[in-house]
Amino acid sequence: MQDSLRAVFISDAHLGSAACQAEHLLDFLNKIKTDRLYLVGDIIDLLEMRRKAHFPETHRAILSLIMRKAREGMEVIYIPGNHDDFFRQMAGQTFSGVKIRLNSVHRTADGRRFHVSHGDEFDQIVQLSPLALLVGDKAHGMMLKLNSWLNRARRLFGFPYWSLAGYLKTHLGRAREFIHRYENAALKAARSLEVDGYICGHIHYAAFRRKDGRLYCNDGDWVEHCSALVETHQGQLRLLHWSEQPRWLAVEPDAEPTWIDDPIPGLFPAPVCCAMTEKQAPEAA
Ligand SMILES: [Mn+2]
Repeated sequence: MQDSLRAVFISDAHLGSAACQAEHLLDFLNKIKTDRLYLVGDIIDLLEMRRKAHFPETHRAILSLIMRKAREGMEVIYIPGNHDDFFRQMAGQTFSGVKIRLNSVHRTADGRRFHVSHGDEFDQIVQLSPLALLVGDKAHGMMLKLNSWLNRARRLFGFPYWSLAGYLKTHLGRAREFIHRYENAALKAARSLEVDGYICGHIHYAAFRRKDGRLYCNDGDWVEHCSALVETHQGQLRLLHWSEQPRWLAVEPDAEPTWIDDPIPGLFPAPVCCAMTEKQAPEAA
């Protein structure tokens, strides 16, 4: 019987900025049941808020929902990122049930250890970022605006959410190359930390990659792709997309794909649960 999750990892919600897909995130957090919630950085975009404060009711509702669930017993770990690094000075403290940590080690049900951090620490290693084209600069801001505009139009005509950013990232060679280098940096860090894998966010690109027995997991974001990394009670990691049509994006590579016929009851209506191999996953990510 599997009607809840063991852990959920989300990052890059960028609450406080107009780009945040807050309705989808609020819906997701309302519907899922999980023992543990990791907020893996850039949840609140303090950088953007300094420029232009935008904090509508849905954004407030997300924060109060998380705090309410924390009070009700869900373990919440807030790991700040580069857009909310102000909170890094509060690492070690707990606010109404929300633990603030610089990073964390997550142990899965089957005993594997994953280092969890936002992932901006790899910026220096990866450097010369072709993703600067897409993340964190003016072009990226423009693309997000275009993305929101496009999706408002799509909703008006009854089409589901579609990520322009996701499309561009998989179709631009330089962006792919950057992502590959970023993944390598995280996998290398996992090796030197002697853990089974690395869980991060930051580059707004949900993906799994296994290399030399270690697993890279990126939980994606809630400004472009509306994705989360989840762990089932059996200890299997999966990526999901959540909007009008929730669906599984990928299951960790090398895992037995028994989940195809095993949608989580109540979480997904059965028909939307679709199989996707690691190779196909980036299109949706
Ligand atoms: Mn970031």
